[in-house]
Amino acid sequence: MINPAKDSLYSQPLGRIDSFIFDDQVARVFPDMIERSVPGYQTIITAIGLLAGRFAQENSVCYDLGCSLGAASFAMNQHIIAENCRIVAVDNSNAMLARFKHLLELQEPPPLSIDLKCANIQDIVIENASVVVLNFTLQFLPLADRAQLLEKIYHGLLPNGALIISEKLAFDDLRQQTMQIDLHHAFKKSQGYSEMEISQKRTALENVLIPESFTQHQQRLTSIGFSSCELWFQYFNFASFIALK
Ligand code: GEK
Repeated sequence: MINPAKDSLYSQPLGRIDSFIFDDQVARVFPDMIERSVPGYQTIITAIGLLAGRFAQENSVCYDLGCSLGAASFAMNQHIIAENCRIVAVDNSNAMLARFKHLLELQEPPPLSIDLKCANIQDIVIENASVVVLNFTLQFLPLADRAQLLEKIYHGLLPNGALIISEKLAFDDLRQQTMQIDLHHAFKKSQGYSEMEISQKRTALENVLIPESFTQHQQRLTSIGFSSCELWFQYFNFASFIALK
């Protein structure tokens, strides 16, 4: 169950390409899929651990929203030194959470405290938070729902709390947009994906993963009340930024 299987979900011609969902097929190959699809993924995960180490406060909660198999939770767990801090990891895919739970059970020594929740992140209560992570999750929410979720996070964060968001980005300038998409495809090819896999996956993600520009993210976060929002990482059209309360 935990052997990282190779992602070949789109390697054969598909007559009909269904919209992408986070089902068991995807959960089974997820570590390989995300590592070979998102430039800088592992660097971002490592840095989320370091950032959590800096921002986690005593007696508070660190949230991993859209946790998948828990990579960001495990990284945070490794670096948090604040006393009595717990991690709440949320995803609405049962397939992902079943695998995450299994990985948790294999951890030696057992993690301090990671609570798994199967829920839509739009429905959960966020409170007493010092760190909130949305690592490539916000992009899957309908555009119209994003501000409401970010407002809820803002209100649930303690003073000096941090929100870490990683996203695929869009660019206003057409030449930049074309270039960044081409370079992302070149990255995927360099990771062993064929033209057909890249193209079929792209079709499956259409209207499912909706990227926004960094300026849109930054403006929305500051208008909600965050005191600042800055990029700390970018590799082609994939970026991670941090908003401070
Ligand atoms: C990582 N953060 O490895 N509520 C709960 N979960 C959701 C929702 C929602 N409304 N929408 C999507 N998800 C992870 C990677 S993957 C990113 C995150 C990717 C979940 C979905 O089930 C999936 O597990 C995750 O968000 C997105 O650090 O595959 O590009």
